[in-house]
Amino acid sequence: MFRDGYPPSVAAVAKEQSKNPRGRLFVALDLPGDLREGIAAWSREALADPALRPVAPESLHITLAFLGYRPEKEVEAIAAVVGERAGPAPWVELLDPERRPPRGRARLYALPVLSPGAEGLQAGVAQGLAEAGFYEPEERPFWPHVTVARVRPEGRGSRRPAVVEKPPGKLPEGMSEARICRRMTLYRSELQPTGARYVPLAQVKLPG
Ligand code: 3AM
Repeated sequence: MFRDGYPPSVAAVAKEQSKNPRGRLFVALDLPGDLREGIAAWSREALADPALRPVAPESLHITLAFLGYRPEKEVEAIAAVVGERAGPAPWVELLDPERRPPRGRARLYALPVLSPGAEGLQAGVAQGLAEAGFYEPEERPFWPHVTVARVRPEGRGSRRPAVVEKPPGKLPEGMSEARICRRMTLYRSELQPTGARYVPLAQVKLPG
């Protein structure tokens, strides 16, 4: 039931939203610049299929915890928890691309990540955020990865992904060498028709 028996006007809804706006938040481990550039260089050919929408180089990351929509007024407290859970800067190794889901039409391509350090960091951040009431731990196990491309919809308004004729091949040698990741970031994901835009809200330098 609406208060007073009337649905709220659009203006009233907009006013309410600006008083208590929500952001789609997630915490990620950022990749070092040279690794992002390496992925971008590889992707120019590997992700050239027109059905693919490659992730912009500046947006390449390893998601540690997806919080969903949270009131913007919580951002400071969430950033504080992320800061408290900053562990040693982890070493990461990238593996050859995998598709998800593994069968049927692919929706995305990602580089799986080998990194006990990133797994430890994720466990700490997820636990801290859950204890503070900002995060509901996922039932599925953590899958450390870098999403490199999403598959475009088959047509306008369709939820079905298009067919990818030329899936990405292996990574070149040298790209799988272990790299250290020294920064963790709290992002707001802004959904746009052309894909998501990730806005950094708080950054934590990782020691080591
Ligand atoms: O870029 P990746 O795949 O690492 O997949 C989404 C993206 O991670 C993930 O959060 C990141 C920023 O959007 N994500 C989106 N919705 C999600 C959900 N409901 C989710 N992760 C878990 N549960």
